[in-house]
Amino acid sequence: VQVDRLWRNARLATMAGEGLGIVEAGAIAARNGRIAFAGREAELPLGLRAAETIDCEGRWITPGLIDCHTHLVFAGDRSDEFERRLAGETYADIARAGGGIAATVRATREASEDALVAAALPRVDALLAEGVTTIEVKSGYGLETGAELRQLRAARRLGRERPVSIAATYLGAHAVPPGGDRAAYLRSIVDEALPRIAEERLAEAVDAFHETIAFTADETAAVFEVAQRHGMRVKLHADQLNDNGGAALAARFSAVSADHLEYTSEEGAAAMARAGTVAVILPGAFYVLKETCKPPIEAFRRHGVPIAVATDLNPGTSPIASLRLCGHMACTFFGLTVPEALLGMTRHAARALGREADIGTLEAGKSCDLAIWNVERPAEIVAWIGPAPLHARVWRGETCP
Ligand code: DI6
Ligand code: FE
Repeated sequence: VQVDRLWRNARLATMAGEGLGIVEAGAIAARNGRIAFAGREAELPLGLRAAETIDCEGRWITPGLIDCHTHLVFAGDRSDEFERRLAGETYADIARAGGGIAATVRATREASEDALVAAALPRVDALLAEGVTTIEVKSGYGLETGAELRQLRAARRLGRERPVSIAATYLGAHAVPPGGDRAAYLRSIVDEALPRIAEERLAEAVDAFHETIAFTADETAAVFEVAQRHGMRVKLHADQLNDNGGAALAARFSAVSADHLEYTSEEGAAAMARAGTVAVILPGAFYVLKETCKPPIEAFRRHGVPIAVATDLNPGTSPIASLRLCGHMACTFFGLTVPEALLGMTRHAARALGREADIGTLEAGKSCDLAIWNVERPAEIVAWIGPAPLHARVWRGETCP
């Protein structure tokens, strides 16, 4: 057997099977960007020949990390809102006064595609520096068809500018555009934007912000029905600010994920389990909003709902470009175990994107996306805040500079 590259003398956290799926004295072989072998070095196929062999000197290898929920393509800056909140205003006060999402919408509409890409690249680079190999990116700061498409095109370009996989999600139903007509905007989503996005394959999933301050269940359902007719996956911002049945709504549409979930009920968790919907928890937004109600982690465990962790990287409620920090906070704020946090940034995050056949574990056949770590134990990956103990990042079988 001939392979392109062989990483040997490694310890693997494959994220497959039980727990972290640990393999001591492991090796990984890549051919044409895919994993040809992942397992014990002693069990490498006889006669395997590699064009290049890399001695990992006992380092740990995990699947490349996956940030399955970001809004990282946007223009403008909202650090003034940080100061206003410190002075006592609330997120809702600021939104009512024309700040919040509307402020980012104004700046994003004025930005060219090039400007959006340039603004997003440092955020992407911060994630890559900590071993991320797949990033989900949502639109939702254009709130008119042209500007939404421009955001999605900018997202796609990020994957050409850097060695990383981008999963683009259309979040036209993020807010009613400032000064816009609600019904007319919803019509433009289903009649104009969705058909074009499907046709041009600009997004693989459709998301909506189902909240009392955003879209109702009926409005969300109308968007999802059209999205599914176009063969797109759906996911939902659910139960972030109160329990309005978001988890059950996501489950009704067999959403790949429901995200936030601070106020989700036991019944909501049970419905997600039956539908196979992943719970994506976003401790960055919980922290920034000084939320006190926590997602029902114990109910997710009891019902067997897979839990993923993501950054929610956005300029308002989660200005955080570190997935590891969010994994850390998922443990300290929500009580995840370290293995749960690590599975949440790999295997379960892949499933939250509907990409579990392609990424998220170290298994033959999957994309050879790896993070190679300078750590004694995998727990170090999330225990530390600050520079990532990353030795190397491998994307589609190639070591990245
Ligand atoms: N959930 C959030 O927390 C935000 N969007 C969303 O869907 C906030 C986005 C922003 O403030 O810019
Ligand atoms: Fe979000």
